[in-house]
Amino acid sequence: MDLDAVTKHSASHAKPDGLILQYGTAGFRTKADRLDHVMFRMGLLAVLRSKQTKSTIGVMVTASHNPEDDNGVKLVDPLGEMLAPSWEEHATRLANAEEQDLARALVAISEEAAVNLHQDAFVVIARDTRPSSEKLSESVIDGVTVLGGQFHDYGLLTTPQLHYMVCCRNTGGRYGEATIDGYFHKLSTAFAELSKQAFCSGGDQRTLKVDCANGIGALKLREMKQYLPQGLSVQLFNDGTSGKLNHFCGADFVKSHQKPPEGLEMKANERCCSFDGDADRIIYYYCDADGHFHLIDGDKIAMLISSFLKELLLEIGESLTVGVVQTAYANGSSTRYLEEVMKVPVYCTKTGVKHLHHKAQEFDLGVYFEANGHGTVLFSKAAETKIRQLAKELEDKKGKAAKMLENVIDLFNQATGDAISDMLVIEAILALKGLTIQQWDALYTDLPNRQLKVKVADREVISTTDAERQVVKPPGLQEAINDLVRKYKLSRAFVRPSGTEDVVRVYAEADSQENADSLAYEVSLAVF
Ligand code: 16G
Ligand code: ZN
Repeated sequence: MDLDAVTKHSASHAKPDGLILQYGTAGFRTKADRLDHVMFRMGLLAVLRSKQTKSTIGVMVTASHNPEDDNGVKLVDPLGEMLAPSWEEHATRLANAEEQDLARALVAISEEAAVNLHQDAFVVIARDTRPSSEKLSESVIDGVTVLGGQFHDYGLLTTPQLHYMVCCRNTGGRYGEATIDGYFHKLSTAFAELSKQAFCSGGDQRTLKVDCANGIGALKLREMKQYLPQGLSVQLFNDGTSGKLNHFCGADFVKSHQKPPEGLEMKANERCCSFDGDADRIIYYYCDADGHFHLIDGDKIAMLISSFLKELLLEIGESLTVGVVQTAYANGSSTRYLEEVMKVPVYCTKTGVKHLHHKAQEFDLGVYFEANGHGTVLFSKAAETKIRQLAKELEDKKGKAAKMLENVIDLFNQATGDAISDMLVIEAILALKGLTIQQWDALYTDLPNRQLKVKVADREVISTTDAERQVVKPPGLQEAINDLVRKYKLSRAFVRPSGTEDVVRVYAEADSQENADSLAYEVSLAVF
């Protein structure tokens, strides 16, 4: 390592004195003008991680659903998954080292992680459409090259597309071709095959309105449209040509405000969906004839997908295990429906994709979705091999079901949740089953719920256990919450420190909106 060169280059990416940032659930995220040094240093760290894993590592410059003048960065590990927790600590340490300590921190990390410095390094980089992203990704490249790493800059990609590229590159092309054309080709072929019965009979064109949050999703969905079969017409709104990124639009806005985005005109019963700013989240919604807004979130998406998968498995007669992974934010009705009606085992993990992803790897078919619309389905190696073999061997109805499952494997982005891929899976299922969005929505009714955030001096005074459903610290708070919950019917509430903002989040559900609101309010008072 040429530490003198590192120190010299670092001077042009100087760290603001005293600025402390943490690699949280979604990497580093803050105002874009405070991130230049972090980008340079994540370029350095990606080289070390690449040398240590002898694999290509990804660096994504994005702040997802945050406002346009924020930015952020996260590293992507060899199989397209989130950075390993021990390296999150290295990332935090490197980002926070004062200028004069940077070289020392770099050496310490290489030693602790037993990095072979003679190993080659390769890093792939991509960015979202924020005005600050291009310059910040150049700082990442500066960090990569100063340590002698090779790189490929993909330019503009959605976050899940970069995860896909990393996975392709480290699996010798078995997962797909590591190009944007390879991505579109893989998904569109699987989609066309999966849905051909629904779309080939010259039936009506199905229309879907997509709110692209004025982000990267618009660019990539527009490119994808040319690959899609005739039967599905995708109409883009908030496509970045006029509005501001995530401003009154996008999946996060729609989910948290429980209302339609601006810039998308909805007629009664039209099927609509929203992506977030880097297109790794999706939620669906519609307005009924009385003008009432209906949100179909990650829980209902998980339910639709798992019931489709279970039907196909039943058809081919294979006893592969299916598990659904949720977080504490999953609506109580969804958990009940999955367990009691669909008879699938449901597991709860901490918030954050990496936790759900990890748990989902324990099953042959692991379905995971956060209520906010981030999720996908993972197939174990053994299940994938079995399904592909059955698709070749079986005939008639069983053979057809096995081939459909094989296409489902190819259509899901198994590296991470992906709005484009999830959208195509959902569209295929709805078309094949002839389900309207109202019928999908009506499968169960969400319990009324409310989320609040409480500003506190130090959110770390609260710590939780049992997948964030129980408070362990400060003493007495859980008992206070239990007492409040007991006052209401069908009620549940929890509090947790946010991983992305300096607040404590409160969630409550109950038998009526009024009760959910007052329970949330009372719990938030108990937090003070
Ligand atoms: C991050 C997570 C998201 C989670 C959210 C919770 C990833 C890629 N993203 O955006 O999954 O729902 O944080 O935020 O893991 P909070 O901790 O502020 O509630
Ligand atoms: Zn996102």
